[in-house]
Amino acid sequence: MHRPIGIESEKKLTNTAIAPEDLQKSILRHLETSLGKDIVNASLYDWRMSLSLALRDLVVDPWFESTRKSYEVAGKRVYYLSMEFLIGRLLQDVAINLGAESTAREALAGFGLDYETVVHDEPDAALGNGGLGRLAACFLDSLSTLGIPAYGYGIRYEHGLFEQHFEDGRQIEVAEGWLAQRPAWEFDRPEVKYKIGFGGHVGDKWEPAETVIADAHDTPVLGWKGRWANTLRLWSAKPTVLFDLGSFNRGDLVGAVVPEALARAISRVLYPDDTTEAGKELRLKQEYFFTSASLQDIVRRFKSEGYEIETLADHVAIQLNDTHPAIAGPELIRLLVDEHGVEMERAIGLARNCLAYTNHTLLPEALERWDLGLFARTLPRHLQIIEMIEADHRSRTGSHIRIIENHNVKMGELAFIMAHSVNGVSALHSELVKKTVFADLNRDYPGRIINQTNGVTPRRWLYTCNPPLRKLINRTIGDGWVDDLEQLQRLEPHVSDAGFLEDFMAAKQANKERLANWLAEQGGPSVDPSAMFDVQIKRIHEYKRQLMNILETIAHWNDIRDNPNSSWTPRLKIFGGKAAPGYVVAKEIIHLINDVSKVVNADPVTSDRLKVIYPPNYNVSMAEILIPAADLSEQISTAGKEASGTGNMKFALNGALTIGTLDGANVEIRERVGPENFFLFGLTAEEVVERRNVHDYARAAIASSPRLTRVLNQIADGLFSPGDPGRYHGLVRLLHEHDYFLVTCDFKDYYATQRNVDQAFVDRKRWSEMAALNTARSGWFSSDRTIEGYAKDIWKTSSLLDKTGG
Ligand code: NBG
Repeated sequence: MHRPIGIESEKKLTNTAIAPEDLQKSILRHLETSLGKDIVNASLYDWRMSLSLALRDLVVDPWFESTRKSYEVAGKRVYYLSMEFLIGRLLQDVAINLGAESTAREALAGFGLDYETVVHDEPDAALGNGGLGRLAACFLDSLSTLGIPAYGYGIRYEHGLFEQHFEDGRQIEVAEGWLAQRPAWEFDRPEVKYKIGFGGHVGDKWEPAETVIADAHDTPVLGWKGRWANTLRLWSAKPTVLFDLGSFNRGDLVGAVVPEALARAISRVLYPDDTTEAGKELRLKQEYFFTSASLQDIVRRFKSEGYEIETLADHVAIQLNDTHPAIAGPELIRLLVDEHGVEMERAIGLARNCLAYTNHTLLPEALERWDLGLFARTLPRHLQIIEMIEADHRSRTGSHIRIIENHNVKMGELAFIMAHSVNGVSALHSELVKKTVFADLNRDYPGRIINQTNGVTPRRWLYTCNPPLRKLINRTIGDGWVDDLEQLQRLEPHVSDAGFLEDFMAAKQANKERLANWLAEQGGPSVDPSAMFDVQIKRIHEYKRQLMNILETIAHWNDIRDNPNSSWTPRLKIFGGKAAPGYVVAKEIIHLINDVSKVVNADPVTSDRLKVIYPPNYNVSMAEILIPAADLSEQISTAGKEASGTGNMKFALNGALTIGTLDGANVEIRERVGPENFFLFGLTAEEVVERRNVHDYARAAIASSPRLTRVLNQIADGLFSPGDPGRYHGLVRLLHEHDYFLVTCDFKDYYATQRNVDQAFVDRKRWSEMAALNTARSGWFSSDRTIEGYAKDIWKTSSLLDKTGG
């Protein structure tokens, strides 16, 4: 039954294939002429840049070809506006999409260089915080793979997400500097610039008090097999006057650089919050800056093709990734009315036909609101337009919902009213969007809210990050799955084949060993690669409940110490993730995990059966090492709080089993992989709401669990912070008095389910079947499927690829 079919041959993949000798020549040429280095003193950076530039040369043809085709067809383009693109590294991505990875490996070997070392030299482009930004990056990949003409638009932050260090277990943030080295993939577009105004007065027309320039930088985004390439266009802010010579001549050197510093501040740094908005003036300026530049660019392109303004929505589909670009509604109306003479009511309709909005969270603190005074000072013309949008909305629907209320401008309401389509990101989340945050607007505009469940790109999240499993799958069913992930179903018949399962587990084992080696290289403790690798990686947030995970870890440690001679399933608990710098409780949770890790890892009684590790500075590249090595995926958020999750999909795809609540896309993952292959626990979203109405629910839950009581007492007594016994009093008190995320209520069930996981893991045959079925049944979670959904239901656009040839 286990019959290898397909082979791993990259050369046939693409017509951009290049021979190793030719690639070598090109690398050498770039080394000399682009880097200005002689081969005898070339550094790792020089080699990496030369390889990147040599590969980039090969991207240009498909990129031009795609652009040409988009103009010829004269159809619709998709514009994905996002404050965040969490891209990670690109070198291997490009090599793989070109079908040139083995060629690159060979070419470098010819110079005595190791391909992996060169690939790992590239800094992560971390222009995002978490799921929302990574989703945008997966969407770019899928748009190109599917051959849908599209642009991603965002900000070229000088400093992406901060670097996380631990000092005595505490998170320390250090500015990140990916642009300290020349970004290999970018093309500067000094001729593409737009003026962006702020403040000032509105008389006959808006006279901004301050103006900055938005400068374009383009990165080609190549799809699978190099068949199509779209563009990611990122804006950086420049002053209109580079240097104030007048001040300088008067001897005021500092004053002379002020205009530049002020303008540059706009694209200087990514706000490091994922779900809580800062409400700061600079953030509002960032949002308007990139949205305005993008819309001016879109309208310019549209006009350059000679269309009538009335046909805008036939050529332009704009997707707003969360409310961050919600100013797009008023800005597009402003451009139409003030610059192209369209009448106001007509402009509102035209803009709405172009715009769609994706909601990514129900957390009330994340729904952006701007203080009316600040808004009026910064964007006076837009405030007028918003008043007109609100009046138009109220007169058409008779609705009582306002955009401007209690001295606030509410961006969720603005985005909703100005969009022809609003979507949530998982089935459960979209239903909750209808019932909670936008219940009234859902009644005003029935049918406007739809669902598009998130997905992940199989190129990065299986093909690239998991070579052992990729090879096994290719041997078993061929490589058609890479851009048609549902083909993984064809693995299912092989799950009854002992040989296949052995190979499947051997692939997992190889990934676990790779991780163990990587940890050792980072100076971490030595770990047993046969232990269960139990992984929770994501932003640190109370609703994601890393706290519940570490409490359960302590309870389990107590069990082993109480009965050291029983047989315990060895486990390695792995945590990864950053906390927003101002999020005090999240930072305490990080500190606690690190403190627990210190005590537990040093315990000679338990250390062969339980270890806790927390490698600092979790990012996309670290995820690519951790996910393929995981046996167990922790998706344990309070039900109703995680909009979708995408990490959950990556783990299942790579053959990890999930322990999880009925939250976000977990619900759909469980349905697809089968309830018998998923460890479910916890309150449902409805039960969560009910439980909050029970008086003193947390104290009751703690009292009913001697295990939890013991753990909380140990923490409060300073067992894990001997030099500072009071360190976690606040955290423990929080759980007793205001356990909003119901850690205490779900603890018991979580603990019991973890013991089921322990038992299941030792039945190797059964576990391997469950793991393989997770991979075989996760094909639906491809971002290609998600993008096809957006294209069909929202954008009304389609692929320009020739389906027969490719
Ligand atoms: C996040 C949600 C995740 C979801 C991603 C992508 C924000 C504001 N939201 O559950 O928390 O998977 O968006 O949709 O980052």
